[in-house]
Amino acid sequence: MNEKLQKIRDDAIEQIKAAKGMDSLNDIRVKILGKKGEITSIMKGMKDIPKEERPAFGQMVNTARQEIEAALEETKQKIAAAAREAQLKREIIDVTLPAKKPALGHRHPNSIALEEVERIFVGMGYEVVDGPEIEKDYYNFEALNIPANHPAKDEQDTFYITKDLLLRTQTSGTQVHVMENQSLPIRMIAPGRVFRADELDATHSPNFHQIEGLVIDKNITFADLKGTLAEFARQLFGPDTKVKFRPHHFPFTEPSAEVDVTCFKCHGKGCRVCKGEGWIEILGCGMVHPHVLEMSGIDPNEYQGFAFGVGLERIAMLKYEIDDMHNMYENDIRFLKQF
Ligand code: 2NM
Repeated sequence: MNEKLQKIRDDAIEQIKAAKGMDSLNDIRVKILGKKGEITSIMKGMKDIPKEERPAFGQMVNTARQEIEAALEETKQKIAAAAREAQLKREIIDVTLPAKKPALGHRHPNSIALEEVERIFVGMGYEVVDGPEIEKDYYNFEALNIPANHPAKDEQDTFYITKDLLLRTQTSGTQVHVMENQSLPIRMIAPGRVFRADELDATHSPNFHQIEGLVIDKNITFADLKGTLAEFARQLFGPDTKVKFRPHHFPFTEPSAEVDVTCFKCHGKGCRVCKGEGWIEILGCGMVHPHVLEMSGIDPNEYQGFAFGVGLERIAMLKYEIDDMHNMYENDIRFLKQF
């Protein structure tokens, strides 16, 4: 009996040590220590040995069981360690490989052009001011000398929210807020999104961007306006650029003008960009109407001012030779990456 036990133990330990994986190790455990296992059946044979030998025999079986259990545990640890080792080898990372670069977007031509315009005016001492896109009728029209029933109000096919509230058709409302609230003198530009109920075509959009400028101080004349806008045109389109002021009409300025610049592409000869004209219209401007100053609490006998308005898309499309406005709003990365 003693020998049989020893053989069971030795065979078991030998099998355990040879086990290759957790599954086969478990099979061995069941075969030896399980309910129908070899050690269990030896315990069942206890009744066949003399009573006085039973405690010593029980002791031997227990010792053999403990030795087998210890061998099982040891092999289990070895298999687990080997599995961990293999996993680490499989998941090895080569830190010397080049990193994956995240795909970057691209600045919109409007943003590039706006930064350029802002740089020019900030360089001349102007402040950049934001204003609300939802505006009171008073700030969008009334305070700019466009009273109810004024034909200029019909020209701008406005999106109304209520009778007195609308999506701004121009950023001039922002200038009115500054005239009402801030101390003089004023040197500012107001860039921003504006809205008009136009169909989107090659040159129009129901929402586009404007940059309006305003200067108010003592002794401001049309000469200041001309000098400022000529310098702006030279910085934006090149040092040889010439400007031409054509008389025009705006309700909020008197006198008013539209400004053309010599074509930066053909320098006046006539080409595709200037449509053969040699000149390109870029903005509207004028001396702020005395009534506009008065309505915002500024004495026109003491202060004068000039103002101007530029379409941002128009500038960007000219500068980057984009001929269809649809491109400006589709956010196609293949388009955007060209600028
Ligand atoms: C333009 C053309 C001419 C303009 C006028 C004002 C204000 F607030 F001073 F009255 N802001 N902007 C102005 C003048 C805008 O856009 C074509």
